[in-house]
Amino acid sequence: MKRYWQLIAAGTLAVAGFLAWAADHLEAPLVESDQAADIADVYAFLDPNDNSRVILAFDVHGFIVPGENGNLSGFDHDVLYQFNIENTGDAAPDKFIYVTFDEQTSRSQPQTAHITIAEKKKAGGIVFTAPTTVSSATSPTSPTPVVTTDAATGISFFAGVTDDPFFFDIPAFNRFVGSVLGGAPNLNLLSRGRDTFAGYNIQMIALSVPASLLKGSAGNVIGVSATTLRGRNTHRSPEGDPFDSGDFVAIDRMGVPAVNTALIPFSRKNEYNRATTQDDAAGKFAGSIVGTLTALGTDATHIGILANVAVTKGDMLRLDTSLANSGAQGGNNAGAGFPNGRRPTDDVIDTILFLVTNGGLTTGDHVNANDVLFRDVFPFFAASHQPLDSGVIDDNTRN
Ligand SMILES: [Ca+2]
Ligand SMILES: [Ca+2]
Ligand SMILES: [Ca+2]
Ligand SMILES: [Ca+2]
Repeated sequence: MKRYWQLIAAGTLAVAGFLAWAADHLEAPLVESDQAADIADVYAFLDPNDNSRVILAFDVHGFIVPGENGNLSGFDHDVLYQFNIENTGDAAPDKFIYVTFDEQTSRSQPQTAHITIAEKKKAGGIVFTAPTTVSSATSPTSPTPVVTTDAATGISFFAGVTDDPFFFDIPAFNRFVGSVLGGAPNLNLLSRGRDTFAGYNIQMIALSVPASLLKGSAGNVIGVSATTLRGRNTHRSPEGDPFDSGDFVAIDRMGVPAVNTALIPFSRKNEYNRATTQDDAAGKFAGSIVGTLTALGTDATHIGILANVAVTKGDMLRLDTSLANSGAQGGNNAGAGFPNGRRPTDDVIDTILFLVTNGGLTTGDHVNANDVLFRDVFPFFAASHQPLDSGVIDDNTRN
């Protein structure tokens, strides 16, 4: 009974923070109107087939319906898609992987991606190009992923539309919070088990990188986050085409799931996206995060655990590359997943709910896995959902 009341106490206080929970889909006002640059999730895990390689991935532009796989397949040629790699043990990234795309000229032809890996403040670096995987909004079969491997570095690259790998029941949680607000807490409302993201696609960028190219003086542990950037100045050509110029400014950033979504107050969400992991470590948002967690009923011990994951050394996933990852669908062995990096199969929401509620909420949101199986080989993320043939009654959506 005591535990129940502890949980209800946490739930009562959860209202302010959780009403718009997702991983990072649509988390801030400005990215809602800039979907091309709206990061949804970031992943960092060892290839279970070859633990000497790190899979780095992030996705943008959530909630693509299969019938628009073609029209919503283009990666924005004005966006700089950036992986930040930290390898000295502080909050300052030391290495960057930049991905840009040439303009999409046809729905039936790939875009050309340009991939650069560069040390901090050093120009140049390794550059190779690779085609995107062309999406189809007509075929009932998802296209085979086009994977390009750079011979010089061993880096493999994929970009295209995949199933959205995030899984969570947003309405159930909000209904539960509502029941708490109404004075009649009802845990059964969390038992729908309907994955809000099921049946929808997303634009994925994934790389398989030899760990040796990422590691530094911190040894086996690397930090990983993602940033999308645009040129500071937006223009219109004489014909009316938009284009950007000037130095790059951050549009969105993400490391640990749900930090900006759940823990940063609405009034600071845009500011958070533009800030850096060094800002995090310097305490720029610490007061706001602790304030939200305190209001959620999170105790000092669990605030400390969460701060260690997302604040002390910046909002980055931390992956220990010496921890073996094995199993199907990108790996699923115990003890090797989130908050050690993040694998597609990791139920990150349940982990965060457990920590935020001081270990009170152990059953999560009852969405325990993605709606479709992940691949067992790179890029690991599942095939895109496709328009179905007649007679198929389940399109997976669970609204
Ligand atoms: Ca986002
Ligand atoms: Ca560093
Ligand atoms: Ca999915
Ligand atoms: Ca879950």
